[in-house]
Amino acid sequence: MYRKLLPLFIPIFAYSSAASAEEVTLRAISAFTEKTTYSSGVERFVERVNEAGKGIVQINYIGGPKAMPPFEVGNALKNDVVDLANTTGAFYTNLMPEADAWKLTQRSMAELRKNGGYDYMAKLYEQKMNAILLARVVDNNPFHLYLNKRIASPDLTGLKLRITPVYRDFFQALGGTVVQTAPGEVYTALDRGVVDGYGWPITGVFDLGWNQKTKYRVDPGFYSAEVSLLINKTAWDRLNDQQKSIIRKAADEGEAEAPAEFLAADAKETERQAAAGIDTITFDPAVAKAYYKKAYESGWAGEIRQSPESGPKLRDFFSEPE
Ligand code: 173
Repeated sequence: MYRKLLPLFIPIFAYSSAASAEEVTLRAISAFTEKTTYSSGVERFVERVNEAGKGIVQINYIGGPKAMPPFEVGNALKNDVVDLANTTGAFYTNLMPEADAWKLTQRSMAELRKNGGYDYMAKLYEQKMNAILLARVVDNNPFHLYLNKRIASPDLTGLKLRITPVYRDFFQALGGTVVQTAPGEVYTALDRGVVDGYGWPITGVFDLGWNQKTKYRVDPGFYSAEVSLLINKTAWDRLNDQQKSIIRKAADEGEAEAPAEFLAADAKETERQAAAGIDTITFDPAVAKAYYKKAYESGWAGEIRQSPESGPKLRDFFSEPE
């Protein structure tokens, strides 16, 4: 009799053990200060997952640079120290130089997920980072050059500028001297006069008080700032379908919201900067056009120099048609 029943029991047991799988908690870190512009995407994502994932999947949000230096976040994700990371390609070029090319996208993520650009990057994320890019939560958000000395033309000779890999090729092409720092060191560098200016997107200048130390913003902006949610692939593969779908849904919502959200924030922050006395430096239309063009030419030249094989392919996927 037992022999007859046994085959019946096996599938029932297997099913019930999967259904009552324990709640999984993932550890998440941000390369940007908690509760500031560039952590808002991950913080909303964590809220959504923790709400929808009660008893199923939860995220323990460790926070920002107080817990870990921003340029270490990529290593921590790759080496299983954290499961989820909110960061930008420029912060982990040591592992994956190609990630910095997100800044050069002139197509939406929706388009890149269709034209093969996302899939091409996904393979690199898997190979070089053991990671999956779940969602780009910052888009439509140009970078600018901010200065404390007036310039009459886009010639940065004699100026010392705070950078990350985002701005290196462009600012050097304009003759500037560059010094790389994490965002957390920008205020002190400005305060002590160690730098004459810095690269940063249009939003977030007020987050760490830099408005008090910034006289000018150079227009036009260039590139498109990228901040994304990454998950360690080993941690992802351990999740069941229900856990994965809760995470996917929260990530997809964040990526879908980002373009309109940042377009609105860009306009608001442009006004806020003017109201705070940050003057705009502009150039004649032809000079402005050349400045903008140089940003992309020097940016792509840098990507291709560092990644001779992937660089030209990414340029095809990411650039807008001429
Ligand atoms: O300037 C920076 O620190 C930087 O590279 C960056 C990238 C994306 C969003 C904000 C800042």
